[in-house]
Formats: sequence, structure tokens, C-alpha cells
Amino acid sequence: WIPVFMLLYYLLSIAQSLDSSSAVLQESAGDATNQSLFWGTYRPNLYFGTRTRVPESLMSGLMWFGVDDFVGWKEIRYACDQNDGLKEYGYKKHDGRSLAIQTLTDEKNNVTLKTEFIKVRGGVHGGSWGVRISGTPTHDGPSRISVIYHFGLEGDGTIDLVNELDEQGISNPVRLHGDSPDLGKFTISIEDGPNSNIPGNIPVNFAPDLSKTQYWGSLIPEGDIWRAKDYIVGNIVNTIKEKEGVIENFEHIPPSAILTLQNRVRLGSNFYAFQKVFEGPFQFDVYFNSESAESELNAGTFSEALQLFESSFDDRFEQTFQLQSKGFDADQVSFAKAIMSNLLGGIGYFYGSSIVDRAYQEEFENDVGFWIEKRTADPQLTSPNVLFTATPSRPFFPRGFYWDEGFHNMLIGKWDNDLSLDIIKHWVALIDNNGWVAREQILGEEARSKVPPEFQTQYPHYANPPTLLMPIRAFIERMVNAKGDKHIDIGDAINQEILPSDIISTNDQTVIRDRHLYDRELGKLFLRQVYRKLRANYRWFRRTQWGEIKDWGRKAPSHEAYRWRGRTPGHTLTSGLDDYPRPSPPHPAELHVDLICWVGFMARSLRDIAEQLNEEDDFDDFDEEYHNIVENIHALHWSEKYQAFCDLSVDEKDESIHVCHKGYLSLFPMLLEILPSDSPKLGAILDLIHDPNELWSTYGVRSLSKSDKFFNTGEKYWRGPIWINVNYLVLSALRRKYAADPGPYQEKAKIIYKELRDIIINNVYKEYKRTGYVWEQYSSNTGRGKRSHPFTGWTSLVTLIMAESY
Ligand code: 6A9
Repeated sequence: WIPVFMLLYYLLSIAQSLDSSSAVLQESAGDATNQSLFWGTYRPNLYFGTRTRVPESLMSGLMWFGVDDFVGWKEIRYACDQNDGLKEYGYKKHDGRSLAIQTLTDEKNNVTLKTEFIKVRGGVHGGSWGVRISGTPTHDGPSRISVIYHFGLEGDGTIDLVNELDEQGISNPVRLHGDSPDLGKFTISIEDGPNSNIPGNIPVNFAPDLSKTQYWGSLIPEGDIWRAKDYIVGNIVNTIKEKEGVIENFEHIPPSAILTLQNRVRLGSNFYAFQKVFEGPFQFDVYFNSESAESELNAGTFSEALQLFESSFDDRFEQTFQLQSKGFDADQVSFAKAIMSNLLGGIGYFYGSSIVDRAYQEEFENDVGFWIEKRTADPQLTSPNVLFTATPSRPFFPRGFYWDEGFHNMLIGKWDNDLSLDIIKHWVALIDNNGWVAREQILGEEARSKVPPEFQTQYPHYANPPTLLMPIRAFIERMVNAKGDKHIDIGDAINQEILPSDIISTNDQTVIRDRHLYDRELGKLFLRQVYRKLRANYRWFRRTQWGEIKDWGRKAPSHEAYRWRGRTPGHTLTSGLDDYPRPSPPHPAELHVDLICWVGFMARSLRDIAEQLNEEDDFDDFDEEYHNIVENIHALHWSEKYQAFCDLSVDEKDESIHVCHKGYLSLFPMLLEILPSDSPKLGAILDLIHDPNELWSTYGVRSLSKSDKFFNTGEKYWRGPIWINVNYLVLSALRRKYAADPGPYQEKAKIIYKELRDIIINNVYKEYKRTGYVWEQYSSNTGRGKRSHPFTGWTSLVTLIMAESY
């Protein structure tokens, strides 16, 4: 006798189980055959949307608007937008594969929405999924809202509405049948849940029946489905126009009965929208069932699975980060779950062309500081690329950024190693044969629609910090420490209550994976796959970002010196530290301290990969280059006068001089663990960090010293505010090296580590509670969150800071 619960547990374990590592690792980037990553919430720019990892396939999305008046519908909620003024929104539990629970609090429309998405494995087309959409009023008062869910199919295939059509709406449940090359046969159902308060009939003969589902089926041009909102608005406008012809007095008819879809379906439609009107609490489910899967998602199986997946998520979260056992309370743990979840919910699948200008010749005309680019602009659309990546911010930057992604994958990799490797492989595939990869990936029209034209073009001589090597380093550490997977019988798995998410394959035997353990051979296969491109990227940095050393024989033992290309007087966007003060005016003989550290970090990281791969010649080269770089960091960039690492430029006599603006830039040799633990320069850096008149604030380490003349001036972007990515690097370097290695500065390093960790956690958490969001940066004066929000890109590293995982 097996309890029903156990049986279900068993079925769902299989359903939800992850792909075996080998399957994941043997896929090439862009390959959608990874079953457990096939479907997902990969449209992070939308409040809720799903798609596959196939360039042209089925997409879905959610919209809603208030219908107590004729005003609310002018602000249809669809793509995440700060102007919508949602009090809070974001995924609260998202595991990156099978579970995605989100809440969205929209006070203006008097509704808190919940979207609960699950995905179950089965068959050969990426399995089935469902989403439960529910709402409750946020306060007393009118609460009538209109919710629209739509599906659009791009590429080959068909999708047909099965219901009997009626001008007043179709009856529950809505059912669509579809068939396409990558999805096979499938069924979509939309089913009303229990206890929804659906407004009754409007007592006018032409009005729709609001207890039914209003609908619209249309044929939308290829590549245009992302504009769903425009099409739907157009359709509602048509309804209004039609009714204007029939109705004499609008006053007696509620907006909810006017602002409806047209209840029509065009033959051969590839786009369907379904609209429901509710008052008070409501709930309905959307299921996508793949016909090749054996079991079917319906209201019953969905509810049970949701519960199981959710508790499995909670257990796995504690296993992975151990926040409860570290003493964090339930509310702090929920916060840590939420910021990680919204990072995972920020993962998108992007496809399309980008704009690249390859007409670059020589960046500088002269060396007296004039910034003249000797070229004619020639921006060109590239052939389409794919990218599977996390994103810094769902409303503002829903696209991939090279140096952000390395930070994102520190957390993603800790949570789900294989998911992270999949993302890394996609990025590495974008490194071209010259070794260049565009800093910002604006792929396709939808992505481009969010970026002003002047920011769209990417240049093949512009760099961005090579942070992907950080999660690769973390991966190597996990692999080297691997103890091997445990193989156990499925029956034992049930008896031992092993979590579904820990089961990675279920053929004859079940492999239970502790996510800290990885198979070495497979790990090396991954390293082998990314090695050549990463090495090309390193060589590209050395070739294109080299710097000129004035009087090098006397000043520096080797030729290693670097300068970011693409500077303007006010910005060095390529460095990632946009408006951080640099030598002014810019000069071609500048040398940048952060960049030489990044190149050194690359040399060392590649050396460590080469070691894993037994690439002995490369190992020797990287090792030697790393040494030369380290020597030159000290010889060129250390200023005795300022007791800091600084950029260099030249004076009127063409002599090199230090240009020192104390701040994040001064920390790089320590941030990237290049500086030895016993170096007196470390002492100076720790003093700089801990001094309230310089970098130390009660909320974290400032980007620019309070004593610098540019502190909090201009855009105040990287000139004072606190950024979590760099604070994470400070904590990481302290914890891993400077507070760990015995020596004269160890005690100080320990003190700073402890204090900094506490204030970062406390402030980001406090601001989350106060505002409902985590932010792009924090004021060093007030601790308040600033700029984009939710910004669960690198700010989500607070979860790792809480877990002390670096
Ligand atoms: C320009 C504006 C609707 C700026 O997080 C991404 C990047 C970081 O890599 C970088 O270090 N952010 C930081 O200085 C955001 C960059 C956004 C550029 C978009 C167009 C359009 O806004």
C-alpha cells in the first residue's frame, strides 16, 4: 500500500527532476533540447510571460487593468514599468526550472496578484506547465478588474480554439489545440477556479456576458507577437467604436462591459487573447499540456504539485544557504529567497540581431587630450544570435550585460550549478573569433525598443570586465571538492523523503545529487568547451586594450599596461564604472588600474583552467604573464604620495603622473586578490575602506571617497553611492584571503568583514521592507535605495553575503 501522497510525490519527482549533468553539459549553447530548461518564465521584461528556448515558438503573457472607470485601461499592466507604481512585485520563490511564485501589489487597481507557475517533465517536448493567477483586493472599495491572458505562436504550426463561439463570450473552460514542430501536439486550457467573484450579466442585450470569457483570435505578422499589448488595445478600441454605433447613452453601462475584446476569431489565427472580469477575490488556471507527456496537469494535480514544489524549494534553500541555522529569522529568510528568486525570474531567452559598428580605425587623433574619432559611423545589423542570460533589472535593463553576468552567476551557480553553466556557455558562444564580445546584448526588436538609439550600437574595440571567470572559478572549486554523486533506488528515495529537486535522473536507478558535488570528468568537459573562446577573449584584451608606458625601462619591469578604449571626457562606460573620475582630459597615454587588474585576474584564472585541462604550455604562459602584470601593478600604479593605487596619465612635459581619485578604483588589487596579505599596501587599503571620511559609510563601502572633490557630483552614479557588486567583492576578498591568511592585517580584515557584512545585509533588507524592492544602488548618506528597482541583478548577491558564500 502506497499512500496517494507518496505516489504523487513519486510521479512528480520524476516529472520535476533535473536533467542529468551529462545531458546538460554535452549540449551546445543554443540547443533547446535540455528538457528541464525548455519552457520558462523567460520573458522577464513582462510582469508574467512564458516562452521556450526556441527562437520562434509559442509565447504567452498576462495583462490586467482596472475597469471601475474608463481611466485604468489607459495604463494596461504588461511590461514591467516603474511608472506603473506597483507597491511591490517580484518572484518570491523561483527555482529556475520548475517553480515560479510571484506576487504583484497594484494598489491603484486595488489588487494583489499572485502568479504561481509550475512545470512538470514528461514526453519529449519539454513537458507541461501551468500557472495559477489569483487576486485579492488591497483595500476596501471598488475592485473590478479585467485580466487578459494571451498566447501567440511564431514559426510553423497551428493553434485552434475548440470552444463553441458565442458573441457574449465562451464558457469555461477555454480550450485550444495546437501542433508545431518543436512542441508536438499540445492542449491549452484556461479554467475558472473556485470562489471567483464574477460580475453578473449586464442587463443590456448587446453587452457581453461577463461571467463568460471574452476572446479574440487574430493573425499577427511573424515577429510581432511581442507587441501583443498594442494589438489588444487596438481590438478593444474597435469594440468601443462598434458600441458607439449602437449605444446611445454610455452612462448606464459599466466600463467593464465596454472595455472588452471583440469576441471574434479569424480563421488561421496564430494569436489568441482571453479576457476575464472579476470583482473581489478571484482565481483561474492556465495549463499547457504537452500531448507526449503521460500525465496531465489539471486543477487537482496542479495544486498538489505546487504544494510539493514549494516545500521542496524551501528545504533546498535551507540546505544550500543555511540561513536559518545561521540565525536569520523567517522574514529575513523570505527576503533572501525573494531576491534570489527574482534573479532567477529575471533569466530570459533572447533572440535576434544586434547593431555593431565595425568601421573603427584609430580612436585618437592626437595626444594632447582631444578626443577625436577618425571614422565614419557604419552601424550594421548582425545576423541573429541567441542568448540565455539573467538580467540586471526586469523593468529597466531586461537584457544581458557582460560584467553583470559574472556576478549573477555566483549566486545562480551556487543554487543550480548546471543552470549556471548553461548560461555561461551561451555567453561564451557570443565571444567572436577575434575574442570580442559586446558588453550589452540588445538582441532583437523587443530588446531594442527599450534602448535609446544612441546607446544601441556596440563597438568591437570596446571591452567590459571579464567577470564570467569568477563563477567559473567557483565552479572549479565545487568540482575539485566533489565527492561524487550518490546512486540510490527510487523506492529508497521515497522512503528517505529525498526532495524531487535533488533527483537528477530516473532510469533504473536514481541519482541523488548534493548540489555541492560534481562529476570531475563532466566538469572538465565543460571547461574544455569554453576554454578556447575564453583564451581568445583574454588575448583580445591584451591586443586591443594595451597601454603605452612612458619611460618603461626605468619605471616598469615589463610591458604589461592597459587602457580602456571608448572613453569620453565624462565616462568610461566600458569599465562598468561609468562616471567614476578618471584623468581629465582623456589622453592616449593613460593607464587604468582597474583594467590591468582585470587582465591579471584573467591570466590567473586561465592559468587555473589550463591546469585542470593539462594545458602545460598555456599554463606557463599565463603564469608568466600574471607575474609580469602583478609587478607592473606595483611599479606603475602605486602612488607613494597618495598611498593608493591610481590611474596614470601624462603631464605637459609628457611625463607620466598619477591621477588619484580614491574609491573603488583604488581597491582593485585587493578586490581581485592580487595583493599579498602581508603587503603594507593592504594596510593602506584597509584604512581607506574603514575611514568614515573616505569610503566607509554606515550603509556600506562608498564608490568614491567623501574627500574626493567629485564626491556625489554630476550624475552621482559611481561617485559616492554604494554598489552591492563591489561590496560583495570586498567581502569576498576579505573572507577568502585577507581575513583568513595570518599576518599583520588579518585582525583588521576580520573586523571590517564582520562590520561590513552586517551593515550591507541590514540596510538592503531594511530598504526592502520600507520600499518593497531591492535597488540598483544605495545612498551613502541615507542608505536609501536609488535608481532602478527592482534591481535583482548583482544586488541579489546579498543572499550569498548572508550565506557567507563567496
Ligand atoms: C542605457 C537607458 C530606459 C550601468 O547593470 C547594467 C549596467 C552596468 O553594467 C554598469 O556597470 N548599468 C552600470 O554603470 C545599467 C546600464 C543601462 C544602460 C542603458 C539606456 C535606457 O533606459
